[in-house]
Order: sequence, then C-alpha cells, then structure tokens
Amino acid sequence: MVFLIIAECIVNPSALDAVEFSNKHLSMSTPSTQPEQSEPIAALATPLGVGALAVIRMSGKGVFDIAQRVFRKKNKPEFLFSTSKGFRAHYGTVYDSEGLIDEVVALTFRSPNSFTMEDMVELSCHGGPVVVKHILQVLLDEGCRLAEPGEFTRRAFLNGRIDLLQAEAIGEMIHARTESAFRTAVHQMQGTLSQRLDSMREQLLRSCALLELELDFSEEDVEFLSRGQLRQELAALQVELRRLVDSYQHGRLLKEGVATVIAGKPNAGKSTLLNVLLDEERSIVSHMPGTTRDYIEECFLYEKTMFRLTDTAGLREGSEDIEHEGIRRSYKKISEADLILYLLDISQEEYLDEVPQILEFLERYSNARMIVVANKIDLITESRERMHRIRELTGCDICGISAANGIGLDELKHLMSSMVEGLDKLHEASVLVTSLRHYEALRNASDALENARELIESSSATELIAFELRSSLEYVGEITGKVVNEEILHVVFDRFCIGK
Ligand SMILES: Nc1nc2c(ncn2[C@@H]2O[C@H](COP(=O)(O)OP(=O)(O)OP(=O)(O)O)[C@@H](O)[C@H]2O)c(=O)[nH]1
Ligand SMILES: [Mg+2]
Repeated sequence: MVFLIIAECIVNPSALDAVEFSNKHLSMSTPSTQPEQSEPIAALATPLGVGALAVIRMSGKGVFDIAQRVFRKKNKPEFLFSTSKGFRAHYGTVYDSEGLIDEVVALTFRSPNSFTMEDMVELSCHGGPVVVKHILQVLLDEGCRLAEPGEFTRRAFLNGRIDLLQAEAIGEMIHARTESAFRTAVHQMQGTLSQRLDSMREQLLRSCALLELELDFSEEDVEFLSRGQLRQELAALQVELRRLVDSYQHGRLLKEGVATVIAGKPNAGKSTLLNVLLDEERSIVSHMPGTTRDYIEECFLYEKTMFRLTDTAGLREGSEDIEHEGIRRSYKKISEADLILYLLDISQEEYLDEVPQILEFLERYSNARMIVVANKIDLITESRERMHRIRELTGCDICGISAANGIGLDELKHLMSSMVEGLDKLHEASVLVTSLRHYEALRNASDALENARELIESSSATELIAFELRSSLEYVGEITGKVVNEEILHVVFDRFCIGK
C-alpha cells in the first residue's frame, strides 16, 4: 500500500501534499491566520504636536465597550458601539469624569475587517497635545494599555493580515525620503517580493519532502527525486536568489541614500562645499586649517537621488588630541563611504603632492566610487592644465569647482549622480531588496543551496543534502515570517513608532 502511494508520488509529485508533509517534518512555526483579540491597546497614530486633527486608535478585545464608556453620539444617546457596523463614522463627544474633553469622530472597524484584524476604534480629535493627552488618559483609565512601538502592525502580522515583508514595507514607506524609496516600499507592500519568495519556498519544500521521504524508506534504497533534476532546480533557484542578493547593492542606496564623504586636507574647502550643496550654513568655515573637528552629516537630494553628505575633519599628520580623534573619525567615515569626494585646493603650487594620497585612497577604498574635486579654481588661471595632470597621474574622475563662488557645482552634482546611475529608474524594476535583514537571509539561503549542489555533485548522503535544503528553506521563510522567532520580531517591530 505504502509503495502504491509512493509510486503515485513519483508519477505525479503533486499527488502528495508535499507542503503539509514537509511542514510536519520541519516543525516550522507559521503565523496563525485566525484573528485573535488580544488585550486592548491605544496610542496616538499621528505625530505629537499641534495640528488640525489627531487620530487616536484602539485595537483589541472590548474596545467597543471602552469607547462606549467615554463617547456620546450627538443627538443619539441610545447609540451602542456594539451594534455599529464596521467602517462607520460616528460624530460625538468624549468625556472623562470631569466632563467634556473634545468633539470627535469615532470610526469603527469590526474584526476581521480592520488593520489588526481585531475590533478597532479610531478617534479623530482636535490636534493639540493636551487634548490628545486627556483622551489617551481616559482610554487608559477605562482599560486600554498604551501600545508599544509597532504593536498594531505586529498584531496585523501575527493575525495573518500581512507577512513580515509587508509589515516592514509599511515602515519603509512611512520613512521614505525619495520617490524611488517610496515606490519600492509600495511594491513590497503589495507583496511582489513575498510572492516570489513563497513560490521559491514551495519549490524547496517539495524537493525537501521527497528527500525526507527517501530517508524514511532508506532501507529500500530508492531515489524519489533524480539528483540531476534536483541539481537543475537548485541552480535555477540560486540564480533567482543571487539576483535578489545583488539587487541589495542598489536597494540599500535607494533606501538609505548614497553615503558620500567629503574628504581632503585641512582648508581645502570641504565645509564650504557641504554648505553650498545644502544651501545652508551648516558647517563652520574659516581660513584656519583644522576648523572641522567632528564629522557633520546631512541629507541632500539631487533629482531623484538621496546623498547622505558627510563633512569631515581635514586629514593631516601630527595634530593635537582632539583633532587627532576627529581625523580618526574621518577615516572611519571614508571607509564606510559609497562615494568619496576627494577635495583638494588646486590653487596651491604643491597641488601634485596630493597625488600619492589619491592613489592610496583608490587602492584602500576600492569598494567606493571616487571623484577628485579640484576646489578654488577662481584663484588661478591654469586650473584646467593642473586638473588634466592629476587625471593623467591618477586616472580618477575630476571636476573643477569654486565652492565659495558656486562655480562648477552643476557639473559636480551631475557627476555624483552618474556615479550611481540607474538609481532613479530603479522603482520600475519590480523586485528589489532594500533591507539588510533580507539581504543576509537571502545570501545564507543561496549559500546553503550552493552547499547542497556541491553535495549532490559529490554523490553525498541524502541526509546532508536534505539538511542544506532545510536550512535554505528556513532562511527564505525568515524573510516573509513563515519561520519566525521573538528575535526577528524585535528587529522588525522595534523600529516602528508608537501608534503604527
Ligand atoms: N577663493 C576661494 N576660497 C575658498 C573656496 N572654498 C573655500 N574657500 C576658503 O577656504 C577656507 C577654508 O574653507 P573651509 O570650508 O573651512 O575648509 P575645510 O576643508 O572645511 O577646512 P578644515 O575644516 O579645516 O579641514 C575658507 O577661508 C574659505 O572661505 C573657493 O572656492 N575659493
Ligand atoms: Mg571644515
């Protein structure tokens, strides 16, 4: 009988519910799809401050009863929240023991048709910090607990409304500072990446299930999955995983901005350049060498690309303690840069003395792109010749500017943006990895598949191949939350704000 079933599986693998089988074998925890009403929570969902409106949201067991005790509907004292349909707006007043607090609109959401899939009430009140404080206090007095950061989204995830990737996308959408970062987050929220990962996971589960089956019948010495076919399947999956891993290089720049460090000798004009790019007197400028001690970071948007600009302490030898520490920090920032703007004072007679330093930078920080920026071209007439000489000696892109007079800045910005070419068009590519957590999991998943392929090549034991497939499966599952633990939940939701 058993062999009949197995034979059926070999002819038609879908006859076996491989997914279910494998889940049993791999004992993975998957989030529940049943809405669960946890203890009631409340929080301000809009920024704290003065505004036309503020929204306070409540979610969980008994929120309609709590709302009932603090809210009176205008001209309808007999109104009951418990009988209200979902998606209804009720105009009325909120009271505490001392009387009226504010006129509000109460929106009702009935489980499971709400963001958290629990019963929810949202109160739109006037946007003053004291009003908000009073309303929140009365909700807490009536039995709500103040929500933790990201707790509403966490519940949406735990109740199966969204997966972990989509939960993170909500956070990324809120924090997006560029159009492209926003578009990528929207894609992720719609589940494009989740679908890709789910289908990969399903494929892996099937292979895993068949290998596990072989192990269960190891004494029969049968092969339910041809090793040649498995190797091919894994190779195709690996190509896809690699593509996602590689997309992080751009995805990270898109989300965090291009880490751009302005470096060079004291007095080259680094702080002047930072200020002129930001169009703001952000950094102190003076004729004294060694003015900037600590680094200064600010974001600068050019067309659709976000640059995180860092002005650093000028690099020189033999300086006193504080400056020495500043220079140490400069080097740290340079080593973390995506783009280095190496600034030099081209008007100095000994401008060629900087060539060895430029060459050293090119070698030492080869992961970063570099532009040599020849500053103070307003002070000499032969700047072109000098720049040409530097380009010849270093092979580096060079751009002449006068930071103090705003000359050559358009060309510099253009060059900076061409260094990260394609970034502004990336949102059109549907799937992009923007999070370090996803990147690491995908890389681990791909490495595990590579190991599995090598084991197949060397005709190794089925146990070993199955082990690698299982670990690849877990890494992929970690991304969408099919495999989840408290640590992952902390990493994801602690970055949210309260009320989200
Ligand atoms: N003529 C001229 N002077 C400039 C230009 N850019 C900067 N300066 C002057 O050069 C001096 C040094 O400028 P900073 O921007 O403070 O130089 P820095 O590289 O930040 O110097 P440190 O912070 O000491 O490392 C100031 O007196 C600036 O006004 C320029 O394009 N032309
Ligand atoms: Mg400076």
